[in-house]
Amino acid sequence: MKEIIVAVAGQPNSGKSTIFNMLTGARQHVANYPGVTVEKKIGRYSYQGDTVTLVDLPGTYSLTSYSQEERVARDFLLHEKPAAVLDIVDATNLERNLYLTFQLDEMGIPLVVALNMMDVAEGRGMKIDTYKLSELLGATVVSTVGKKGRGGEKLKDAILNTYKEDGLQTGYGVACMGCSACLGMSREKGSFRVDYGEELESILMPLEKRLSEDPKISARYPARWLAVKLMENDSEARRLVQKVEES
Ligand SMILES: Nc1nc2c(ncn2[C@@H]2O[C@H](COP(=O)(O)OP(=O)(O)OP(=O)(O)O)[C@@H](O)[C@H]2O)c(=O)[nH]1
Ligand SMILES: [Mg+2]
Repeated sequence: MKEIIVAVAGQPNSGKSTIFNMLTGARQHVANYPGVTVEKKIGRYSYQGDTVTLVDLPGTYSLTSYSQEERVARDFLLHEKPAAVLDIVDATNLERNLYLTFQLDEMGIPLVVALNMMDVAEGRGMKIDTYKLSELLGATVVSTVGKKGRGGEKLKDAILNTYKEDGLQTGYGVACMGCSACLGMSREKGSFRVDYGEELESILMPLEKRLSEDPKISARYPARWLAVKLMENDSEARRLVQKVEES
């Protein structure tokens, strides 16, 4: 029997704790992330012969390194390399929530999206094309109502399939949902990409290529993600590259 580590991410108040509890029941304990006072909740469930360990990441709006919570979440994803990430998205606030989803996707970790608060979204007359969203993200999207315990089995199924098959690895063409959060997204086989536009891509693409050609860096970090972070002048990303170069 294998143990599969799955990180649970999501923006604050998206229903992370509710979904975490729905999946793990009472089988959970709380510790701290090493060296910081940020709480680390760990829970387990068994599904079809596998034991899945869920690790609750701090709720963050993004994955920069400006706050301790963001750094903790990011470090866990980069260094612990979980088998998959379960991203809890508030369906009533899709545009804001997808900002984090894009960043998780860019890190190249197999992703499952729980489209939570669907009862509220439906109550407001919102209709979400989950198939299209799934295609665009290259991730399985499951509608959930955490508060009523709806969608748990489907989520467990999606998590199982995602870590086994590494998500929906078929190629999709360029598409845009028409929201201001995306300039147009394209999906290549096995990798989600936000197209940042000609001006940025003319710098981003050669940088990504250089990083991916460095065996030490590419073995440790997703080149596209690192290139984006270096362009943002993210001090932590710069430090990661320096550390690898010195090793
Ligand atoms: N209507 C509705 N409420 C929900 C749903 N899921 C969670 N909630 C409620 O939303 C509120 C926030 O849920 P939490 O699970 O605490 O959210 P969280 O992401 O853990 O929040 P923080 O840890 O504070 O960032 C709670 O009052 C939940 O009962 C849902 O699907 N529908
Ligand atoms: Mg919580």
